[in-house]
Amino acid sequence: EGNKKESRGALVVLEGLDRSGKSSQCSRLVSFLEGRGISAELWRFPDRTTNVGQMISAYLTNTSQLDDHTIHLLFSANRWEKRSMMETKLKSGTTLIVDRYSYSGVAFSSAKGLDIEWCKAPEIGLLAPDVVVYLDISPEKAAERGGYGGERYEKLEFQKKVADYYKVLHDVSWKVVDACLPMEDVEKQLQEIVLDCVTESGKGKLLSTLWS
Ligand code: FDM
Ligand code: MG
Repeated sequence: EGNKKESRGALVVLEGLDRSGKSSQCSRLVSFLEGRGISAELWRFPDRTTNVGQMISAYLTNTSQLDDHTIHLLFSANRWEKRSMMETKLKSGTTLIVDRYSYSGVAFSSAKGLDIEWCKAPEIGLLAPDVVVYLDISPEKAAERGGYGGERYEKLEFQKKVADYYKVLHDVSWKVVDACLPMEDVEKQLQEIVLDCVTESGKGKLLSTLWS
């Protein structure tokens, strides 16, 4: 690469229960970064646009039935099929704001009763986020926000189990933001966390892989 010294982008993941506000905050973050002249893209998992993603979507909308292990591996495959593009983007200096990632993968499947270590295994070797922001909301409060669609996991009892597994996955790369604060306050906190993260990544911090 000779004297090419362009700094890399940051890999930022937002996690949280359904209705925690992840998707709106992800879009706002991308606009915010772009407004600051920082190259940024919004990504989401599952990415329903691929063939694998369409199988996942059919499962989530109850159009198809799949064994719990099988759907777990499809979610993981959906991240693997995007891994090289993800690395290319990051290395070219683009920051990725990712709506759900491996933590959703493990939390949702473990909540169904699958062994957590088994669930983590297929994620080994995927790119590790520079930061994971967890939008914290109780399952009850999230349910009160309404707007659960008819998708497979959008049920209070199940979301409670998912919340327990998210707690188990919490590590030093996580920042917890109270998702019940006014939207503007959540937005401000996210902007601060992400700007710091973008700065650190730009300083030559190496990309690493899961689980680290
Ligand atoms: N989900 C999402 C999983 O079960 N495993 C995964 O790996 C991922 C990324 O899919 F209920 C679940 C979480 C959610 C559903 O997600 C669809 P969106 O964000 O609502 O599209
Ligand atoms: Mg959803």
